[in-house]
Amino acid sequence: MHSPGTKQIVNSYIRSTDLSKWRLKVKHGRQTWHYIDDDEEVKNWPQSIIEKYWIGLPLESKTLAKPRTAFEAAQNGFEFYKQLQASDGHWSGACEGPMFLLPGLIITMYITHIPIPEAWRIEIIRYLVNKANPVDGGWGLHIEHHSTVFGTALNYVVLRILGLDPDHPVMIKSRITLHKLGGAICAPTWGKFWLACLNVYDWEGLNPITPELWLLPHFVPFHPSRFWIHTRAVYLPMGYIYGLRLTAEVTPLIEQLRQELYVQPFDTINWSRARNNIAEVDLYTPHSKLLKFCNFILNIYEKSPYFLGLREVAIQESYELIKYEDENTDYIGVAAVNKIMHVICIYHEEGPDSESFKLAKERINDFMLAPEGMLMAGSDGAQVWDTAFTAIAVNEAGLADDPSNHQSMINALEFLDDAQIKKNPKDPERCYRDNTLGAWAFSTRQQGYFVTDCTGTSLEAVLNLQKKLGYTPDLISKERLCQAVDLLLSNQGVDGGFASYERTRGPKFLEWLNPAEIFGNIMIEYSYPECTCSVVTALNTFQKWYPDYRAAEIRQVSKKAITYLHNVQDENGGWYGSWGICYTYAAMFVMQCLEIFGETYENSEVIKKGCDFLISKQKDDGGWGESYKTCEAMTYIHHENSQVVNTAWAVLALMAGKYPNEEPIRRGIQLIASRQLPTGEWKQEAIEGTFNKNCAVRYPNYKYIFTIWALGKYAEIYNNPIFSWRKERMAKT
Ligand code: LAN
Repeated sequence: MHSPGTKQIVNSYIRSTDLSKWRLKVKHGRQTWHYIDDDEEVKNWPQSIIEKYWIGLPLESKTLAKPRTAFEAAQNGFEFYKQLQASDGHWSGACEGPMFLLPGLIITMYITHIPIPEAWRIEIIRYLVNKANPVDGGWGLHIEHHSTVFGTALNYVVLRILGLDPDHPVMIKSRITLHKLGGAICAPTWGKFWLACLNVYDWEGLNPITPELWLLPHFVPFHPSRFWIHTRAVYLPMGYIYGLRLTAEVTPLIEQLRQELYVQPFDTINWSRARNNIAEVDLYTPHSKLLKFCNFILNIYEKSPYFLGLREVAIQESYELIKYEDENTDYIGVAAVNKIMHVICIYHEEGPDSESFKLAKERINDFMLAPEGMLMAGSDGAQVWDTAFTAIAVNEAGLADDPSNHQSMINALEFLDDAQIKKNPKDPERCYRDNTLGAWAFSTRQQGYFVTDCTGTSLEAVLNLQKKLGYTPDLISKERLCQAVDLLLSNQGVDGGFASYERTRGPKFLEWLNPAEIFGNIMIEYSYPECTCSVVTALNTFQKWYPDYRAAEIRQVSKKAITYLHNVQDENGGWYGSWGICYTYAAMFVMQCLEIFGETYENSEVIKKGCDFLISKQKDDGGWGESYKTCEAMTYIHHENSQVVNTAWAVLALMAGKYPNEEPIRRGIQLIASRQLPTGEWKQEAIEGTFNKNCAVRYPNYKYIFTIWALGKYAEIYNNPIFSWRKERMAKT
């Protein structure tokens, strides 16, 4: 994203730690980065290739023989990627890119007096300076986004807390942008919230986040337990903090920030007028009339919330639920935002010396990553997801039988065995959780949340590993596989699809109450084609090996799911993907899933339309490239360049759909192969993932998983022809 000129200037202001001193500790999927300052220890604990790779240090990887075929390219790809498998069997990788997570963390550390390690301080500064928009110096909602008030105001605050001077050129540049956009006064609600916690914004300037909602009877359609899991998890501690108007003690830095963040003197701001003042550049979901009306009523209530005596009860109830979440997730939390807010709540309720505070503090490390400087990830990793997909890809690419890959696959199976969740949450009904026995989470067993497609994909991976390969032990018993199947079967939505974590609990109109202007479709669960396909594929693979277990139900669930998949195809033939970018992502899932039921280009109008849609998006160079803007716009928007990940998805979709013409597929494969480096690796390209319609997130392992899979699959289907450019070159010599 940077032009070389800008980078040079910016880099001259920042420094980095001694990168050779970073180490990654791994245990049961947990990954934490440590800066080792002791020379003796540094010597005794040599830096591994995994550490060097993620930090961006040069590797001594060997140059591999130039691949002549797709299969050889897949082999080379895995030869490289295999080196990134951690000692406990998982593939370490980040899930990073959102730019609103570090601010919550650093503000929280500041107000709860958690010391910021010097190595973090230096590396966070480096990360933020590197990620600033090279033109205007601001930050957006994610690393590739245009500058917004949310991103710019909050990351400005982070850099100030970390010690950059207001006269520092980086700060001057970003402050000018912030002021041009209107200043922090027009931050979206989540921004106003964090600024109010820091006491550089007034709680009066926020629309109510009334914790009493938790006291409503459960049948009320807008009881928070009906919200989507992440929304509910965030609004719980938010309500606690807002309800008590917790805020930092004023320090000289806070006084200065009050002057720097606004275009008018702090004391003259009319806070109640600021509540609905949201910058145009930040706005994705404007407030609805219904939300405005609710805010009006709640604002009256918030004038004297202690009057009816409900506030104390609501705070107590909120804190009990916070405790449940912490205990059930081993203080990790469902994701980064609620995790960090809990630290403030615990600090206030139990104090800095309490055991809970120590445990919550320790778990912050699970979210901190060291690539390109230090950042905070959206979750405590993507361990299960990446490992399960890698196992499937290696199998499908025909690489799992190669004896040199046996140990890697056994290790992957051992990790998936360890990572399966072996219990239900404590008092699930009390804390509005579903059962989790037999599930897989996205990251680790300790995080403990059932995700439909993480469970589906892991089940599929385990079946591939245990059943298809002759050399792997049967680590996961039939009983445990059946537990996963039971969970999946009980999670189908009324429309036949599968949602992300739970069945939809609330009515659609709740979306009108979405108070987070920066996101769309966050209030309730929805069915997603990707999740649906992952589940249905796994259930049918399971049935092949265990034909006697709940067979009729699996058939029935599949049938309903197929109807759902047919129904949600767009007019133009595409499927909208909500977790990867975007139409190419969903197409791969749907076509691979419908392939199981014999639907192909020849016999299915749905597949034909799907393939034709993809073909119409192929670029001149043979690749596909989808911009993250596709997700917000909900219509296919080309990235200016082809991307290996989009290309792999598209090619896998076309092959699953049995597209009759090999040529476009071959051209896609050649694009993937042409981007491969002599070491077998692929470089990071544009951001691959998305969530909540408007935010994007990186899945750095996708550039290995899906490329290897596509290359191997192509080799299998088309008899592994010699690459034409090699043929030409060979003919010449
Ligand atoms: C993820 C990452 C994985 C993703 C898939 C498994 C790919 C998807 O199919 C289901 C949903 C899930 C698990 C998912 C949900 C939302 C997450 C956890 C994330 C996109 C990673 C980060 C994001 C989380 C909500 C970020 C924190 C921000 C908030 C707005 C709370």
